[in-house]
Amino acid sequence: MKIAIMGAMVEEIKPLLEYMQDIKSFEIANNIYYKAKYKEIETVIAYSKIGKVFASLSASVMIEHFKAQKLLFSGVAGAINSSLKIGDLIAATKLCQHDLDITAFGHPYGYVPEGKVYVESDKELLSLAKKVAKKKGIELKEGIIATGDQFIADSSKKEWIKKVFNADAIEMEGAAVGVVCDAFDVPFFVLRAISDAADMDAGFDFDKFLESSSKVSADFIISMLDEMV
Ligand code: 3QA
Repeated sequence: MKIAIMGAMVEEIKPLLEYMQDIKSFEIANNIYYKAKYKEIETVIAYSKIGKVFASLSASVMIEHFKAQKLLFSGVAGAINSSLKIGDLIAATKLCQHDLDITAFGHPYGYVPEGKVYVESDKELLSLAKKVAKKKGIELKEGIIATGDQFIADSSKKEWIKKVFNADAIEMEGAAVGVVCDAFDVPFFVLRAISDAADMDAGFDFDKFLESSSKVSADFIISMLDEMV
């Protein structure tokens, strides 16, 4: 079983690599991929760089080149649901692309022909995560994650995304990874720890909490691997 673990920024994967053994790096299509072992589990780890295009490229490489059979995403997100506070964990039940818009043709936001508005996370990985949370006494929220090529730092944009997609959290890669995994029939799981509230303070909060929230997410992913061994 080979498991891909992906982040978007170097800060998001750094705490994961600290748990790994036998790390070997490979360069493909201008990015670095790390093959590594965690206990008996073979992993491939990478940060894609920011946004949907880079995320799709990395997920594809991890599946097609490295033959990953499951993909876990670890990182940070902006909160949309006001019950989510900085450092809280949210696992995506489903994800959508909030910036996809061909509504001029009568289609709903987030939809293109032969696609779907929401891509669903793997049920088994979700229930494994819930089991881990319960066992460790960690609060894990579940909800809808909206993805788009924008850092949201504006309350009115945030409200619009909440209204249109019923989203709980916002980031820039999850749905892209989900679409790729869905197409390749690879089970995937997107975990995010909140770094900001996608409002006017988002830039400041993000810089302040990127490292600590990345670690919260990474540690939970490691606990999931522990449960898989
Ligand atoms: C933001 C990162 C991108 O990979 C998406 C963080 C946290 N808060 C968000 C918000 N809106 C959208 N996404 C997020 N990640 C990249 S911009 C900062 C780059 O710093 C999730 C996320 N409010 C680079 C230093 O110059």
